[in-house]
Amino acid sequence: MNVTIVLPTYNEAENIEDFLNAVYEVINEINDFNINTLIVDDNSPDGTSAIVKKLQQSNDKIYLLENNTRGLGNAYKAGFKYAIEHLNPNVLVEMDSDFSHSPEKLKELLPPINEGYDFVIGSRYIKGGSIPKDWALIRKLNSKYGNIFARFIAGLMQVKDCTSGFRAIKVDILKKIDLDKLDVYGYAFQMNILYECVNAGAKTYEIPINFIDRVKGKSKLDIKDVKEFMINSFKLFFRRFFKNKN
Ligand SMILES: Nc1nc2c(ncn2[C@@H]2O[C@H](COP(=O)(O)OP(=O)(O)OP(=O)(O)O)[C@@H](O)[C@H]2O)c(=O)[nH]1
Ligand SMILES: [Mg+2]
Repeated sequence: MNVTIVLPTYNEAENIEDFLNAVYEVINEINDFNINTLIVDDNSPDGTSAIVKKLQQSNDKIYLLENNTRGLGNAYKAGFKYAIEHLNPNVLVEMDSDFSHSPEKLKELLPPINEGYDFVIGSRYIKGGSIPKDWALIRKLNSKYGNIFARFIAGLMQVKDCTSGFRAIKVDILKKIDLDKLDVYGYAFQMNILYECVNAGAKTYEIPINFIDRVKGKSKLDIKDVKEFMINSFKLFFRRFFKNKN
């Protein structure tokens, strides 16, 4: 099976080289899947894409999409479309490029796909998973209860971590949904694509992950994202409500 790991980057110059090296160390140990990587960079002012171009010279399985929008959701939409059009993947992986998701875990994320699952999630909220212990209480509550809120509102109670950004998704399922219809800019994308895939019949599976705080670079999550996430959860609620009525 062909796998493309889609890696959005915005100002990850301090991480991207070490991160890709770590990813390729793991990829070289995985035999059941034929894996490449697609970096989706939004013209990062810190020169992330120049580093990727340098790495491409010694690795022909690193692809780069220089994108002109902003927002995690827009980056994934552009990256998924590009990968499906040009790279012939059977599976797309979502992953952060700042070491928050351990590359080692790719070894656990992919096998359920071979067992018939369509949407495998690296989950912080099942047994064995975790968020950083030193997160401030407000951030812990926000993540944990934001997730429970979103699960309830969107009717996704069977999935314990709806907002995780570490996932493997079968392209057959993605082809059943219209990516352009996901009118989300930022992190809310994670909820919407899960919602759409489950409604398209995706079989989900969760593996535990320990989310690690980034050591280098800055977080891009901002208040605009939080607002979009809340509004979006209600949009999904109403969409579900009216769907059930019809
Ligand atoms: N292309 C692109 N990538 C982005 C954008 N915003 C965030 N990213 C990338 O998406 C991944 C996750 O973003 P982070 O800022 O680390 O968000 P987070 O992991 O929720 O926050 P931290 O825990 O503080 O790291 C990283 O690889 C970012 O570089 C964006 O607007 N465009
Ligand atoms: Mg991060």
